[in-house]
Parts: sequence; structure tokens; C-alpha cells
Amino acid sequence: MIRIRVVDSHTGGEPTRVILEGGPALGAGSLAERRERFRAEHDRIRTAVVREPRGSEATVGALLCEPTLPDCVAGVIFFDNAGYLGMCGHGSIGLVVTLAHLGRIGTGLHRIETPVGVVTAELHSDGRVTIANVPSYRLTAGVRVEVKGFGAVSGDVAWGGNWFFLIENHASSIELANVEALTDFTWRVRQALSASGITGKDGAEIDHIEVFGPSNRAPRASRNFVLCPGKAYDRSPCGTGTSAKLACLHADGKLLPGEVWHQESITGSVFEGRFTVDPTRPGHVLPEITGAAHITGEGTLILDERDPLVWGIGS
Ligand code: PYC
Repeated sequence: MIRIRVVDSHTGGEPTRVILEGGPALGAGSLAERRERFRAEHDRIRTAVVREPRGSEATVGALLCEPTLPDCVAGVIFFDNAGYLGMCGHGSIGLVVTLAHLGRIGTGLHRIETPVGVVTAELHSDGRVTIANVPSYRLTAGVRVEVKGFGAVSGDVAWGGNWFFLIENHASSIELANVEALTDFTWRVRQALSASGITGKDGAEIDHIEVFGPSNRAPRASRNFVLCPGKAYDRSPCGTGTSAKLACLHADGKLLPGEVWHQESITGSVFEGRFTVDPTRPGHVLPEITGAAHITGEGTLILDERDPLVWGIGS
């Protein structure tokens, strides 16, 4: 019998489940090395924690780890129903609110180590959190891909802590009533990118597809739908997706450093995004994403090997 102590929260509708105790022992090494050990040796803990019947298609897990850097308050490895994430914006906001809920941190600045770099988080006195995300950039603009049933689709490839394909022109409006149609479209786009050999840097798979529509918070705003790697849509505006968007807005000269961008999700939740230009890496921006999370539960997951679905449905 394995007992895993968790705290659940949601950030703009997107759930985060932080593992406090009982997670896999990953030993020492960088967060990237420990993530590989998690993947290679303990993957069934991932599926047991986030897949049904304990989790849902939208649940993102966050394994709390000892950081390697002494000035970091925590290390974290994010994962979902399909695998492991480089960074997770909504999850980082959820993690900070969870640590505050547990009395482990107070308001102010905190550094968190992830497999793709250190992110700084500020917990504000009103409970909102600002994440200073990893350097983000647009790799390629106006990439055309032939999508089965939709014809040629054009989008940008950008990094915001995960790889994104960002599409401005498409047929469906960004409303909850269209989730099925948007999921079908974006899943086909993802398959077409893969079939066409269109990737992020160094052949990395583009596993997040983001489409945009108008928001009534215009002019510096849009509404998005983000397809996550496991085919679930992000209920939040997606922190890494908003970072990728900021990188594209900067590359197109459509948003200036310091200006606020309101990124609204399909559920109506909103992140505020702004950036500074990275002085050390040409074409990169340093995004800041602000949002709120709320605690939804505290508990102990029980993994009983007598349960035929102990490792999660589909595992
Ligand atoms: O907020 O960065 C994010 C995110 C990635 C996947 C789900 N949420």
C-alpha cells in the first residue's frame, strides 16, 4: 500500500496536485536528471496520481523536490496524463499558493527550480502570484502545415517553457460550446506537425497547440484555447502558452516591454502577462505572468495493489 500526501488547487480552472510526501525517491542530481529517473523508473506513480479514477484528464501533478540550489525554496517536476512538462505556469502559481497555504512561505519573492531552469515567483499580499518564467522566444513565424480536413494552416513555433504552435486564423470561436471542435482541430494540427517533421529546437516535439480569438478586453488582449500533450484543453490561459504568445507579440512589434497583455482562457479566467527584453539572448523575452490559484483539497491518495486500476485508467 502506497500513501501519497497531496494538496489540490486550481489556477483559473486548471487543477494542480502537489505531492508533498510518499512520491518516488529520485535521489540526487539536477531536476532534469531526476525527471528522467521519474520517467524511467517510477512512471506508474505519475499515472496513478493524475489519471482517473484519482485524477482527471486536466490534472497536472507537481512533485515537490529538494532543490539543488541553496537559494531556491523548492524544486518541482511537473507531469500530466501523457508525460512530463518542462515548465508549467498555472502549476507554478498553484505550487506557490500551496506552499503559502502550508505556511512554508510568506509574501515576497521566491525562487523555484524546474527541469528547464529557475523561475522566480512573487506572492502578493492579495494572494495573486507573479511568475518570472524562463526566457521565451519565437523560433519560426508563419509556418504552413497541411492539416487533414482543414487544408493549409499557418502558425508560429515558439518556446515558453514548453513548445507551442500558435495559430491566429481558424474557423471556430473560442467558446466552451466549441471545445470538441477545437480539440479535433488542434489535435489534427499536432499530428500534422509531427507527420511533417515540424519541430521545436533540436527536433523537440511541439506538444502544445494554441489558438487565439478576440477578447472583449481588447486592444492588448486575446482569448485562447490550448491543447495540452494528453489531448486535454487547458482550463487556464496557460502560463507557458502566454509566455510563448508574449515572445511572438514582441517579435511582431505588437507589444512593448512593460505593457500588460490580458490572456483570457476559454473558461474566462485571465492571466496578466508582460515582458522585458532579455539583454543576454537576442530575440528572447523574460515573461512575467500573474494569476490566482485557490486550494481545493488536502488528502492522502491510497495506492492499493489489490485495486485493478491502481495505476490509473489506461496504464
Ligand atoms: O500553465 O504553463 C501552463 C500549463 C502547461 C500545461 C498546462 N498548463
